[in-house]
Amino acid sequence: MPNFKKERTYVMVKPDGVKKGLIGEILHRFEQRDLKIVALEMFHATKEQIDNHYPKDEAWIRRLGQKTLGTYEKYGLDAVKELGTNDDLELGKFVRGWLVEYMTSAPLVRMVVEGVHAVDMVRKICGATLPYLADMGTIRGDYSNDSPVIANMEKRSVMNIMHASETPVEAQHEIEHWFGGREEVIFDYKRYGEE
Ligand code: IDP
Ligand code: MG
Repeated sequence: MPNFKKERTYVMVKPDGVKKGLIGEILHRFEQRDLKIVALEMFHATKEQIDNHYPKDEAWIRRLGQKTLGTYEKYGLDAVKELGTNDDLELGKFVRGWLVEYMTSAPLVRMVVEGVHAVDMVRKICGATLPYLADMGTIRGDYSNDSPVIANMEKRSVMNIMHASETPVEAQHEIEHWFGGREEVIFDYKRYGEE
């Protein structure tokens, strides 16, 4: 049976989070909610690393494209006029490409966060994908007002301060991708009060 007290998730502070000076704030919010930082590192990602971080399967890329199309429809914008296509796969590929540019534009901070329901808890602290819709009190809701309408118009990724795995399976893949073969930089220790 998995050890539910030690669920792990993967987090990255994205370029805008680093540049806004939010590394400490993000760590603080995890720590105050009893989550444990078990690995922590600043680095500059390569395009290849980011390309391999985001899923490559067609379904994921289409989902990204559909979200983008949804935004265009909601605000009465014409995807064909703006981006030359309304095909969800093509749009998903555009957004994926913008993500690679964005994530390699400045240093990132990568970490592994551990604790009870770490995956869901960290997503909750992080907030919804689109900052203008993210709840107040979440990182994305408190520190960004970016919108996909603006991002798509400017042909760039939505800047939403941090990445966090969405499911335990995604977390496992991402920890393997970013820390695989370097298990010595993931630490096991007890916080005060922990049995
Ligand atoms: P998540 O980061 O909340 O898990 P995903 O759907 O996995 O969100 O999307 C990955 C990243 O793609 C988002 O964090 C955001 O930076 C970017 N993104 C998502 N939708 C759009 C969009 O419509 N336009 C531009 N970038 C987007
Ligand atoms: Mg995601």
